[in-house]
Amino acid sequence: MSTTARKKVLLMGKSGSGKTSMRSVIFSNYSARDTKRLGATIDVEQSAVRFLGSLVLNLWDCGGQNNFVDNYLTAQKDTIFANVAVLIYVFDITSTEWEEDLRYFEDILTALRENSADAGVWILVNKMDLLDKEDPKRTRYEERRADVIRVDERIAQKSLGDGEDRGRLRCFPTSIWDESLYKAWSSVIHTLIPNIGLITSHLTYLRDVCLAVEAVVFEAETFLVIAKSGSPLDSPPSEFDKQENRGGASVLDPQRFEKISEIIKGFRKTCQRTGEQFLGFESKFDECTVVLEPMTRNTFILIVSVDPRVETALMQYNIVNAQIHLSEFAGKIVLDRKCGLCRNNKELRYDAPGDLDPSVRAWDDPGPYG
Ligand SMILES: Nc1nc2c(ncn2[C@@H]2O[C@H](COP(=O)(O)OP(=O)(O)O)[C@@H](O)[C@H]2O)c(=O)[nH]1
Ligand SMILES: [Mg+2]
Repeated sequence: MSTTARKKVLLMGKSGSGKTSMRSVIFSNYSARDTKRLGATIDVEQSAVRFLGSLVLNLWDCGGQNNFVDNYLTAQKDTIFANVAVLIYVFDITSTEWEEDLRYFEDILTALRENSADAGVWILVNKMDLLDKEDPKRTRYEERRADVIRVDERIAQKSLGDGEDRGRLRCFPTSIWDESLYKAWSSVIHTLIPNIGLITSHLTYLRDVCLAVEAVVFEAETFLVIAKSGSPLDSPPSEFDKQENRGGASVLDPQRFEKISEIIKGFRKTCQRTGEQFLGFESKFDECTVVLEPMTRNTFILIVSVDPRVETALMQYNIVNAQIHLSEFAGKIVLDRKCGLCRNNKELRYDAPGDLDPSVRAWDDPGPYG
């Protein structure tokens, strides 16, 4: 078994902006329609979400009524804002009280920076579905985003001396009615996973061994994307690696991972209704071959090839070998069975300098071979 890493995630924003809805869709299998039944959150609702076996997200869903927020900023300040890994701040794009929303955000971000200077900050501008018809160019979103960034910069100037570092602020337009929600939450989760660089290197190696164009790992419960081969998630085309360029990555749908997440979660619900268990799938189309298989105990891997010579059996064979290798990552310091990547690159071993904290050794509990 791997060591557990706990991360505190604050979910904040004005009442009614959609915080509890998001959490319920991502972690509790609610449909967007189900969220209409949710009641207002009273004070702070804490829940622990186990992710990948070895990572526990302590989600603090903080009710957004003014009197609660005032209390977070005074009596509860130390409890709420200490040891935060990530703040997810949700705005409602349809809010008519933007100035007040911004003031609250500024107070909260100031308290966060005082108590957890290096926490990552994600701004989700939610309910985009309600505005997209009347504002197709998303002008209002861009204005809101610019305002938020100005607040962040103002606080940074006030609270930090020269050269001091702080967590980055990232902004996403979201709606619980489409895949934009998965994109934003995948981005949060991606940064919390121990050894994400190591996983990415191995996925890239596996992709190349399979003559594939892409290898992607999804978390098994939420189907959020954890990591992908090649360039980082969300990279612009200038950062694509050679294999991605050859495979025509620039013409692929940038929303493909989130769409797959939605489709698979929907399909799995159908399987549950009909009493079937979802195990994975394989398909050969005119243009590509696709395999989705369990990888570790809490992940699935998707491999896509456009080379017509590549059979699904080859991909499955390589996945089994990768499982054996990855299962050793969970506990051991020195790996018995090294892949081409580990053999050639000493830096990738867990006993590499900088990886001294035992809680960052693991990224998931091993699969059937561990
Ligand atoms: N149209 C639309 N409605 C949303 C969205 N997100 C949440 N809602 C609705 O907004 C209402 C308030 O959501 P809730 O999650 O309770 O807000 P909270 O107070 O921030 O936790 C619910 O009726 C949700 O169905 C969204 O992206 N689009
Ligand atoms: Mg709520």
